Amino acid sequence: MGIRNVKTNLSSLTTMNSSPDQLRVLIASSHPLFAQGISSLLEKRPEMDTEVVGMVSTIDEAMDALKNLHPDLVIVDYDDDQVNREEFLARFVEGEGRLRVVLFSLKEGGDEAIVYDRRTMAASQIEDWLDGLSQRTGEPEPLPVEPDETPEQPKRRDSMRHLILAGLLVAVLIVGSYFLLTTIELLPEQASLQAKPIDDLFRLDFIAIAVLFSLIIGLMVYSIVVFRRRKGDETDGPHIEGNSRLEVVWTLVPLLFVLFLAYYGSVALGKTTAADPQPLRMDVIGTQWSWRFEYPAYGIISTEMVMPVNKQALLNLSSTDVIHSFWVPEFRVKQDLLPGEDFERELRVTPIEVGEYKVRCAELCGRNHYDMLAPVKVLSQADFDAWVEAQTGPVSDDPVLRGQAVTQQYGCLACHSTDGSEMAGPTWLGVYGSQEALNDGTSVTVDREYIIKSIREPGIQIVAGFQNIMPAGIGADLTDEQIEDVIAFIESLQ
Ligand code: HEC
Ligand SMILES: [Cu+2]
Repeated sequence: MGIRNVKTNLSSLTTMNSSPDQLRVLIASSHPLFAQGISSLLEKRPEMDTEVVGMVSTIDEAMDALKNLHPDLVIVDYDDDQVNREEFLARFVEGEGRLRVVLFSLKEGGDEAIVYDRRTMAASQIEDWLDGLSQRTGEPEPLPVEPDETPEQPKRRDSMRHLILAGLLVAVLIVGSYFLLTTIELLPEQASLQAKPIDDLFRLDFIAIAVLFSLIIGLMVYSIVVFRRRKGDETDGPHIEGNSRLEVVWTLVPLLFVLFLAYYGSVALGKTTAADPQPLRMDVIGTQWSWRFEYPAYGIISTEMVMPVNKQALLNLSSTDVIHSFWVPEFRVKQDLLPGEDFERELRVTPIEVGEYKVRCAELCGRNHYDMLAPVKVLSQADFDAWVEAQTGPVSDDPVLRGQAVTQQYGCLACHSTDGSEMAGPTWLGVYGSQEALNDGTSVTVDREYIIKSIREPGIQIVAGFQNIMPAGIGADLTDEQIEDVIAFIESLQ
């Protein structure tokens, strides 16, 4: 730990050896190649009056060599695991030897070497250290550190400057991206009481998005640009150790934020599900691919969702077939509709703006999912009362008209056309009394019996050329009288 490197080239060693006497070098390495490399590098510079006096690989050998060979400088092979460099430093630099010891890493092929010190020190301290080292050995000159080769460890002043610049960049990005997020109108009109707490959550979300985006992208772009590798720079990056204070901060801050979100989210959930004592009850039935809205208090079945303004509606949601999802973007709240008796779901909506909206299915539910829309009309209480009255007026005594109403209300027309065009199911135009080919090769006359069977048990006889996709639950709520009306309606389509 704490080993910093100072890159140097051999000319440094020249200046190191400015003593008039010959410099006696002892090499500590178990690899003969290392000694060869050092020797040939030294030979290339005759102005350096050096002599390699020996080679050792253990501290004991080194102690012997110290007595017999009297070296001035010990060059320790940094990359040799067999040489215990800590021991060398301890014994020679700080111990009784008081010799000049250099940790050396030879670079392949080049006139270049890396000199290491094992102690932790800032770049600015290195020169002092080198001074001290030369004083110990009586050498007058320190190992020079060339200016363009100062280690990459940034100075405090530099770090501060980077912090401020990067901080400014991030701040600008936060403001910019938050401004963008809030001005491109991601959120439609707020048309329900429940929309407000949800939008508060969204706003918080936008802030979190802006901060995280800017922090990540800003710091990344800053680093890519400012700390890019310059031409010719072959040095390693600085060795960076952990920073406990930073780690505590980046753990605690998100933790607190997430806890706050959990609290804030549950408060919002409480607000969106708050119950009025006397809500308007509605059953919302999703079916492939239409919506049905039933008002048990008035006996109304409608394909439009009509609601009085400023009155909470309590929706009971269910599906006749697959999973659908009730979503009116202006109301914000959203709820899945699940098939099966035991899976009714509740949703509370209090519309606060008179207007027209659209329910859209928010769960992919098959071929015509995209078209599973229904109008939503929020009316004043007076208009709503008038609508109720119109809907509950005297029932027509024409079975064809009644049958037509049933097929509209129950969404049959999402799959069956009355004009001969082909949809997901066979057209009803001219079908009554005709011969219908079935997919088992037989054929059947379309009569009263067959239609009843087709509605009650649609999976039994499948019309040739069509898939068995007619929802089994779609006719489950139809009374026998309603089916008679449907038959009359189909019969009328000739
Ligand atoms: C999701 C699409 C879909 C819906 C909704 C739907 N059907 Fe069908 N229906 C079909 C398909 C597909 C067939 C043909 C395959 C079959 O026989 O099951 C069919 C067949 C029929 C037939 C037999 C027609 C023929 O030409 O032989 C009748 C009658 C019928 N449906 C009535 C209804 C009624 C009434 C409703 C509304 C309560 C309804 N369907 C809703 C898809 C649908
Ligand atoms: Cu759907």
